[in-house]
Amino acid sequence: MCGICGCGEAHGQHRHKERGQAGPERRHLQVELDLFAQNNRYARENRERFERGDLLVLNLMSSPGAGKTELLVATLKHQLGRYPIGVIEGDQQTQHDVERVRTTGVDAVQINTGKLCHLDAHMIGHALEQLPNLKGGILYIENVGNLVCPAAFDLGEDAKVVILSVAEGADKPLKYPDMFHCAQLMVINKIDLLPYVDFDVATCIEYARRINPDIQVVQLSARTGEGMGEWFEWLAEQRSSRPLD
Ligand SMILES: Nc1nc2c(ncn2[C@@H]2O[C@H](COP(=O)(O)OP(=O)(O)O)[C@@H](O)[C@H]2O)c(=O)[nH]1
Ligand SMILES: [Mg+2]
Repeated sequence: MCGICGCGEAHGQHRHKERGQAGPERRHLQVELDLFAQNNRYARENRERFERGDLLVLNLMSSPGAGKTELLVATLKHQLGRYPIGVIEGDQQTQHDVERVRTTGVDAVQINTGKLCHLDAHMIGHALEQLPNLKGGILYIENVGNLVCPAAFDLGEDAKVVILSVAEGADKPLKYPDMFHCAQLMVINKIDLLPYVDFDVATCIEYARRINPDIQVVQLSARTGEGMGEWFEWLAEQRSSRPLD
C-alpha cells in the first residue's frame, strides 16, 4: 500500500477510478496528481543540480532483502578513492544501512521515511545538502525496499536499477511491471544461491524483457563477487556516457 495515498493500489492504476466515482475519489485523484506534479518539479531541480555537478546518480530499488546494501558496500569498496562517491539511504526506520555504508569510508546520509514507502525528489534535494563534495563523482540512492511505490517517483536520477534476488522467484517482473518498466538495468543478485532455489534465470530475463524490451541484465553475487565485473563495466559506461560540461 502506498503511504502517500493509502489506497492499496499502484499509482498508475488510479486513473481507472476517475470516471463514475463519487466526490471523495475525485478529490483523492486530484491530490495525487498534484503530488506527482510537485515531485516532478523537485526532480527537475535535482537533475539540474546533478548536471551542474557532473554527477552520475543511480537509484537502486528492490524488495526488502534483495541485497541493495550488500551490493553497494561491495561496489564502494571497489570504487573508493577513484572519484567522489556519496550515498543516500532510504528506510522506514533505523540507521542500520547508513552505518554499514560508512564502514567503507564513504559519506552517507540516512533518510527515515516513517510511514512512507518510497523516497521522493524533495527528500533527495535536502539530503544532497549534506553531501557537498561530489563533483564529477557518483551518488548512489538506496530506495526503500518495495517493488511498487518507488517506481512512481522520479528523483532526478540518471538511471534506475532494479535488483532482484534469486530467492524471490522469477515471476516478479510480471507481478510488478511498473518497476521493471522504469528500470534501465536489472541486477539478478545472489546467484551463489542458484543451486538451492527454484529460479530459472532465462525465464526471469524473458519476463523482464516482455515488460521492458530494452532492459539490460547483469547476474552477480554481491556476497562472492562473481559477476561483479559486468556491474562495474555497466557503471563505467554510465559515467562515460554522461555529457561533459
Ligand atoms: N547468499 C547471498 N546473500 C546475500 C547476497 N547479497 C545480499 N545477501 C544477504 O541478503 C540479506 C539482505 O541483504 P541487504 O543488502 O541488507 O538487502 P537490502 O534490504 O536490499 O538492502 C543480508 O543477509 C545479506 O548478507 C548475495 O549475493 N548472496
Ligand atoms: Mg538495505
